[in-house]
Amino acid sequence: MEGSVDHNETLDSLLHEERVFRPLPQMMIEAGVNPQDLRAARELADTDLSAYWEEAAEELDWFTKWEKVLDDSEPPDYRWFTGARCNIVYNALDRHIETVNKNRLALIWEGEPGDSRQFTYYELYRAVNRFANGLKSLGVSKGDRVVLYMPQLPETVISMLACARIGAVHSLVFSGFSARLLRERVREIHPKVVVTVDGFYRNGQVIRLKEEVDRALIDTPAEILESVVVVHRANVDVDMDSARDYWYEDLVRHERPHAPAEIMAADDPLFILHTSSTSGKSKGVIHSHGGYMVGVHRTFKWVFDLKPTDIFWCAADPGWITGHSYLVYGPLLAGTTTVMYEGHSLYPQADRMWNIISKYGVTIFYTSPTQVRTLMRFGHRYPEQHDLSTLRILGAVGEPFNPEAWIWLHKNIGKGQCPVLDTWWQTETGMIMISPMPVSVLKPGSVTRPLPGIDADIVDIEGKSVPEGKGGFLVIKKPWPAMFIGVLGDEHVIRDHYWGRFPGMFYAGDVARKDEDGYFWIQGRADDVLNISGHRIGTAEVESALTSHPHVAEAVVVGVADKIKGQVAKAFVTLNYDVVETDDELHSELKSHIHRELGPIVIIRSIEFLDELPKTSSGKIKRSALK
Ligand code: 6R9
Repeated sequence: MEGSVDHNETLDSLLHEERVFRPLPQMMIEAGVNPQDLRAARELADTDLSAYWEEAAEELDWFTKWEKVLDDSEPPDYRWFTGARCNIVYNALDRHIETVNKNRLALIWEGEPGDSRQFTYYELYRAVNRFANGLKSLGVSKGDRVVLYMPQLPETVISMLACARIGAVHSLVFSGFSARLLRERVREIHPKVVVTVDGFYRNGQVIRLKEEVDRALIDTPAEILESVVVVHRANVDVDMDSARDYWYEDLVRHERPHAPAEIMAADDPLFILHTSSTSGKSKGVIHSHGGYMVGVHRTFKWVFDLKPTDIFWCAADPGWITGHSYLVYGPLLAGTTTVMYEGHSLYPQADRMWNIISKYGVTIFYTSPTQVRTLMRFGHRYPEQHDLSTLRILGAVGEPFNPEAWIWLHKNIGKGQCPVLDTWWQTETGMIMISPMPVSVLKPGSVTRPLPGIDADIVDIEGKSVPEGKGGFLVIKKPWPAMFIGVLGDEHVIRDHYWGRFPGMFYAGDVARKDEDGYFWIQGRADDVLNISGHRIGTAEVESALTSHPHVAEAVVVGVADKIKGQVAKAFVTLNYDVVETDDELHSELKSHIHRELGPIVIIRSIEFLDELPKTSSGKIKRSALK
């Protein structure tokens, strides 16, 4: 009805990015999935969702096939591949060693001091089997839980796969967390074993992780935890409790390099992983062997247009879902070579990432906007010193990708030749959901369109689709195979929080808008929306506008109460290293820049210049800390 528009129902959009990047002709010729294939896949998925995912599942090996692809008789308890039997590790290792992949590199690892280790598929298979037998000798069996408090090491991958191979459920706890958090997790998860390291290298320091474990486990009874396995990495002195602690090397030394892969139901749990929440309590999300495997395998191969010659580097930590799905499981399922780096991206100087790309001939580099903005602050001098010509595809995930950082990556790292894929997904979704493919037309700052089989939409507060150009809540309207199968503890969370807010739809907790081409633009977390004079505006737009100023490296805005306008914005920014202007000059310059970019609605009350922004351990900006 005219005049009855309630601004609280949708979001306004002020920022308009007009730049468009078309795929190069060569990409159109070489891509495994071309635009016609993509159209056909979308059509199939739209008319028969099960048929689409069944075809994806047929690319993998199963001990027993499914009775039903999708049982949706009791939503939101969707069950994928009911009756099927499989093991994700059988697909990540065993099936490759029957082929020429046997001698292919599965894992290239580089330590922060510059040491390197490499494993062929056969070597990784043997190492995983040995540790699987080692875990069994400690009494670990199907259904038991194992906490991995591990940094970026080959043994982290080996431990994940060894657990999954014998049907144990792994739960990574990020190595940057302290004893207190580990203690919390151990008490929540009740693992039979904790696997850790003596120490590891980070930014030129040795982090003594075993000491944290000892602190975390003080007074922990054997009913909760029986054993601790310690990998040698930094060769620092550690206290070993003879009744509880084992050296990894001692445990595997005499074990046979063969262990059968446990036969798992498709919806048996594979791992528990806590969300990296930017506000509120983190949830322990549970993923399965079967559905997760199908979703991750399909999206990995399609989104990154995988070729047999690729060297894939996902720069995320295995402690987060990106590391699980696209550093470990996706690449190994697909039989490609995955690269892992132990240390800090600026150590010993700001060209470490570019050095690794050139040294190993990385072809696909999957990173995060935060990492790009951090490296961008140092300008184009560092990337210019390295041969980045092997790169063919760039990708990012984790936060809204501000157009300036997107353009910088495209130009300075991709040399204008590599598509930049901004992929939207979550711990809960397990796999990439909304993302371009290498043949897509790209718009910097947009995650483009949902992948085939993903029914994403943007709705208002009543759950109705919003018109083009308007912002609202991002929802998923149909189930997908890699969807989480549960949450630790309170099962009501699933019904109430995720599926209860808009009945029949998965609520992602993000706000977004769709443009005239059906392209999605993520505007930030729903909890962070600004409300200025009745206009609801996503934080990402204001932040993107700020970072479009050539001096600004990173920006975060939060709403602060204002008597007249309801809220005004307060900004925190970090600057590029070559900026010479004073804070006062910049203050007024940035305010007028925002006025030019977004118009008169967004009033920036104040701007604070910081050396660094507060981030979660997975690198996301911690808005709650700044509020
Ligand atoms: C994979 C991962 C999920 C949240 C998600 C959203 C943000 C992820 C994004 C993005 C804008 C993207 N997010 N990808 N925002 N553009 N391409 O990061 O999982 O740690 O669970 O975080 O991250 O807010 O809801 P997780």
